[in-house]
Amino acid sequence: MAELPNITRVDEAYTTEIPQGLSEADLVLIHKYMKMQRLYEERVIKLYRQGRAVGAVYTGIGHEAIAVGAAFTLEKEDVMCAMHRDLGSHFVRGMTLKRVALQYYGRKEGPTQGRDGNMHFGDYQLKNYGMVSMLADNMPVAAGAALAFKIRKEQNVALAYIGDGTASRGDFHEALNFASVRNLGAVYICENNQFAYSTPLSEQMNIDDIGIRAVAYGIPGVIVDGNDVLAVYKVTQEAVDRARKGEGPTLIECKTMRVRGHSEHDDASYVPKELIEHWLKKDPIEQYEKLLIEKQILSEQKIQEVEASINQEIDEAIDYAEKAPLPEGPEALEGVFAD
Ligand SMILES: Cc1ncc(C[n+]2csc(CCOP(=O)(O)OP(=O)(O)O)c2C)c(N)n1
Repeated sequence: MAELPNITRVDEAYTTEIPQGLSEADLVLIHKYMKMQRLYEERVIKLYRQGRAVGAVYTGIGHEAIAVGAAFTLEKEDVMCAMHRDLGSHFVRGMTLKRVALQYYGRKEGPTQGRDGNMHFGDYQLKNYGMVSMLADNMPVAAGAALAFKIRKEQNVALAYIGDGTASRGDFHEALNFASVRNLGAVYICENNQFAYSTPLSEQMNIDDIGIRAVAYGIPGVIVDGNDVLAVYKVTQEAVDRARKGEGPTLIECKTMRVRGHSEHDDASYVPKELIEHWLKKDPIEQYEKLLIEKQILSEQKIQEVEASINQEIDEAIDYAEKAPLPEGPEALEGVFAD
């Protein structure tokens, strides 16, 4: 297929070359954050089934390469607007398992002080703006943050994650257009997991690649394998560098698959089994571990140690959260209105 002018389609072969700027310690950290997301989410599924975690449980199982690979390119002063499949991105930016557990238990000490019980959270201290439940609205928010950086002459970047269904909303187009016209330092990561709840991509748009929509806004579009963490890192780093230099926004489409239901109440029976099986073979963590073992950066034994240490941290976080107090009723209004 002929390439469109400013669209880059990254070769699908799994990346084996280490992108510039990543040390061995970085590679190990990337693995740890991906594993933290996976192990925490697998645990929370069990807690949900036991009736212990409150609210809906959305996981990003299979999305870890996108969540971690893209967030790993950011500096502390940059802004991140995550979505509901990006738990790992919060870990990259300094969120702790303990605070995440407090959030899932709706506890007063948690990031939303018990106002919500799942991935709808952020942390202003860490410059992770709260997840906006109205999908696509985090895109104009990121554009606004990038506009503020521009006005203040700060070379920071705003990165927002969105889904394929999100790309069907008006705010998606308005934000891309605004960011382009104002030449803002925004990076948009579209996690195309092929389903928006029960709606397959083919029933919501007549194109295969969401990344090509960048053409209409005169900005670069990139299409990359979202299960290849080093590829996601590399293309996001390039977009972040451009944004930091004042060269404007980028739309990056990361192809992946939602290998579970929309959330844990949904058995995804409407998704063809072969499709899930195909993508499970491309598991982002398994592929990355294979590469790290081949490059002698990690060993099977070291991976087991990493898992054991994360699991222990999860045990402690859950234990702490289960014993922590819930908010009192009147506290629900605190921080809702300006004083
Ligand atoms: C504006 C808006 N419409 C509907 C919803 C309800 N909703 C929450 S997640 C979701 C599916 C979103 O699909 P996608 O953007 O592809 O992300 P995914 O969940 O597949 O990762 C929907 C419809 C919402 N949160 N906001």
